[in-house]
Amino acid sequence: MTADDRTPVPTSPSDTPEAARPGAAVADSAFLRACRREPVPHTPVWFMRQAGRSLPEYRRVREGIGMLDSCMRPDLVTEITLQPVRRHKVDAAIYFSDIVVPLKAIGIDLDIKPGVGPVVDRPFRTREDLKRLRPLEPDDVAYVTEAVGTLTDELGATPLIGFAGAPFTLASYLVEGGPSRNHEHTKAMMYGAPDLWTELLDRLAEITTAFLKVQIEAGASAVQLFDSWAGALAADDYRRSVLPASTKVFDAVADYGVPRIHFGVGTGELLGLMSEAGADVVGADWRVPLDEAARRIGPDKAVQGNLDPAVLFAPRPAVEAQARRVLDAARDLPGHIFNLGHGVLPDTDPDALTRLVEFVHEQTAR
Ligand code: 1CP
Repeated sequence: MTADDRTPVPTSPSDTPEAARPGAAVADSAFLRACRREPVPHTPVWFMRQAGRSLPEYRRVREGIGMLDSCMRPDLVTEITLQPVRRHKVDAAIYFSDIVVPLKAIGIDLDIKPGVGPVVDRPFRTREDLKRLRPLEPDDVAYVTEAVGTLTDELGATPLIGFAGAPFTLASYLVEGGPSRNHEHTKAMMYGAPDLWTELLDRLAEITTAFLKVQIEAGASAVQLFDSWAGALAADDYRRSVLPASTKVFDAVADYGVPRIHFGVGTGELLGLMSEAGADVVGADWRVPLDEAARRIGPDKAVQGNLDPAVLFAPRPAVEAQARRVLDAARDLPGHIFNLGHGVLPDTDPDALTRLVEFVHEQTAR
C-alpha cells in the first residue's frame, strides 16, 4: 500500500465524521466487531501463521537472514506482516514475530533453528536458572514499538493483532530446551517442584504481560495468547498449575479494552477453563465442532476457528465443503472469527488460502 491509497488525514479532528478517522474505521472492522459479538458485514477471516513459509514473497525477503534477526528488523517485520494482507485480503494482520522473542530480548541464550523451532542453550531445571529471567522492559524491544507504529499507519482500517506465548508453552521450551512431544521435563518440574514451577510461570506471566503491553501501547488492536501446548495437560493439572498464571496475563491487560484471544491445540477438554482465564475470544482447534466448542467456552465470548489446516491440501470442492461445515456449526454464534484450527502448514498452496478467504466472505455476506 502506498500513502496515496490511504484516506487523507484531516487537519482538525473536529471536522471529521467519526467513521472517517482511521481509528474509528479499525474499531468498526468486521474482525473487531466479531470479537465484541456485534453484527458483522461478513464473517472475518485471518490465519494463524499467515505470515511465513507458505508465501514465496516471504521466503524471498527472509533469504540469508535468521528468524530471530528478522524479528528485530522493523523494515522486515512490517513487510512480512503486510504480505498476507495484500495477497489474501484477510480481515486482520498478525504481527510477525515469535513467542520466544521476549525471552531472547532479556538475554536468554536461544535460537530458532530452521526446520526445528526454538532451541534453548541451557534448559531451565533448577531454582538457580530463575536468575536468568529478568523483567522485560519496553526498551528491550524498541523494534517492536517501531514496527507496530509503522504497521498501524500502513494497515489503515485493517486491525493488527499482537501476540505472546502463554506461560506454560514458554516454560515448555525453556525447560525442555526445545520442541517436545511429551513435555516430560516440564511436567516433572510441575509435579515434583511445585514452588519452583509456580515461580517460573509467574515470572513468565510478567514477561508476557510486558510484551503484550508494548504491542497494545504501540497500537495493536487485539492480542492473542498462544498456549499451543496446553492440550498436553489434564484439566485438573491445567486448573491448578497453569490457569492462575494465564489469568494474571489476561487480567493485567484487561483495562486497555482491546479484545483478548486465547488459543491452544488439542484443548477440547480445556475450553471451559481457558475461557475462565479471562479472554474475550477463545480459539478452538479442529477436533471439536464449533457449536460444541462454543457450548464449552460458555456465554459472552466470541469463538475463533477451526478448519483443519491439512484440509487445504485437498481439491477446492473438498476445502469448500469443509469450510461450509465450519460456517454451519458457527451459524447461530454471535461472534465467529474464521481461522484454521492451528497454523498454516509450510507447504500449503497460497492460492488455496486466498480462495478460502473469498469463499468465507461470499458465503457470509450480509
Ligand atoms: O525459519 C523460519 O522461517 C522459522 C519458522 C517460524 C516462523 C515463520 C518460526 C519458528 N516462527 C515463525 C513465526 C511465528 N511464530 C508467528 C508469525 C506470525 C503469523 O502467525 O503469521 C507466530 C504467531 C508464531 C508463534 C509461535 N512460535 C507459536 C505459537 C503458534 C503455534 O504455531 O502454535 C509457537 C509454538 C512457536 C514456536 C516455534 N517457532 C518456530 C517454530 C517452527 C515453532 C514451533 C516448534 C515446535 O513444534 O515446538
